[in-house]
Amino acid sequence: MLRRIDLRGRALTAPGADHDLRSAVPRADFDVDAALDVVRPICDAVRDRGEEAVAEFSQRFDRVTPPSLRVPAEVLARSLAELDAGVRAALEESVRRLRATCEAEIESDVTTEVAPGGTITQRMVPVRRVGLYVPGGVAPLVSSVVMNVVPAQVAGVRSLALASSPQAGHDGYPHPTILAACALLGVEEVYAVGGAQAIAMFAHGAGECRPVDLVTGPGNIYTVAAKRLLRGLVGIDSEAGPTEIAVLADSSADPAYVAADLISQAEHDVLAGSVLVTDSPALAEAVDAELERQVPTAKHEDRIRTALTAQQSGTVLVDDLDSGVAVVDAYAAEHLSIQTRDAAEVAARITNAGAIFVGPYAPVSLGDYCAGSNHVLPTGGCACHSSGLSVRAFLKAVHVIDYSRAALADVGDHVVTLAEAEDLPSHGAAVRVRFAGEQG
Ligand code: HSO
Ligand code: ZN
Repeated sequence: MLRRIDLRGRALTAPGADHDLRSAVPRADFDVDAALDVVRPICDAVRDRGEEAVAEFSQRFDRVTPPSLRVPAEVLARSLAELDAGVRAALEESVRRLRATCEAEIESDVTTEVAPGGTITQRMVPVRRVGLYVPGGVAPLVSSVVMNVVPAQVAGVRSLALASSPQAGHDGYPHPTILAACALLGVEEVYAVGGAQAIAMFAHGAGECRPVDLVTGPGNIYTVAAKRLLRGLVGIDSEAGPTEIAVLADSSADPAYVAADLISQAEHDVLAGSVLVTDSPALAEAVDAELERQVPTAKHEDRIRTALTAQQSGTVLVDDLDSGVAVVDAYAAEHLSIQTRDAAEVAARITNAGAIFVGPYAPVSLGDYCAGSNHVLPTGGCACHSSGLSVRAFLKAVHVIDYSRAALADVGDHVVTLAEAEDLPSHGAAVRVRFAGEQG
């Protein structure tokens, strides 16, 4: 089922090879630049006409006009009261684990005395107001509520708004499970709006929604394009496009597990990428046989088959595990699963991945819901330079510079020298004026 990309016999670990390797494993067509032209008029209209424009776009794209842009408190409360007990228990466990991770990962302030009387403090400050986007289109991603809200709350963000697309089948409000998760987490400001218009609402403000400082959360190509367009006006997290999984496996891997993992992420989207990298042709055959067996039993068989047979999915054959590491590092997958002997040791050699899943008992779907890690991760190769969502995304580092007179006097000549070297003597004068009349 998966097409083969045979990289055997090539010097994949040679210096510079990673550049060529990046194009060896193609990705889905996800042309954010082209989508910019589509979302620009949407964002401009929301900027200029606010709530009225948001309602028009909801009707046009979601085929529904919600009774109100903001979800009333009683609708949130009712959704929580009616939430299935099992789903509630699972959500609570997911929250508990992620909260534990976030609390442990909060960076404390750091003060460094760089010279007697001269200190620099790095103070971590939460972003004041954030807008969290939760996709509600193909599937109501209730777990994404947890993944966005928990790190923001742990970081100490005081003002938090969440948006998800209105659903015709649910009185025009977002899916009740999404609303219940908001209520469970104490999020009171929830908006029934999706797509680019949701991102524009966050950036510019509309109706009851005041503008935010930072927008986070995954989405389709239009929400990603809107984030790219409005970045600067607001902060954004990494761009999270169609989901990807790469599995690095050797002959010790269980082909049924590998196939199930590849299928699990293909279930999201016809654009999802599922890539197997292996040095074992026998495993590649066995995984293919498993895919033929498992895919027809899947509820979303059509979408899975489309994703698995599309250009962005495939099996990459390599000579050895070192070459496999080079391939997955160059690909920089959103999710990387290591199913090899000594998986932890192999994982330690990886530098580029949104998240790394070690061994046979850490499937990617564990991370999607309940591992205690975050599932909002950089896609499309952005894992080379960006991180997944975490408390850090909701905190800013502010340097506080505190020098005594003596400490400034001590370093003042160096400041003056550098200012003169840059032909900016007034910079130096701002130091000298403090010691006017003194010898030195
Ligand atoms: N795999 C998705 C997240 C998700 N999966 C939500 C299930 N629900 C992107 O990391
Ligand atoms: Zn998933």
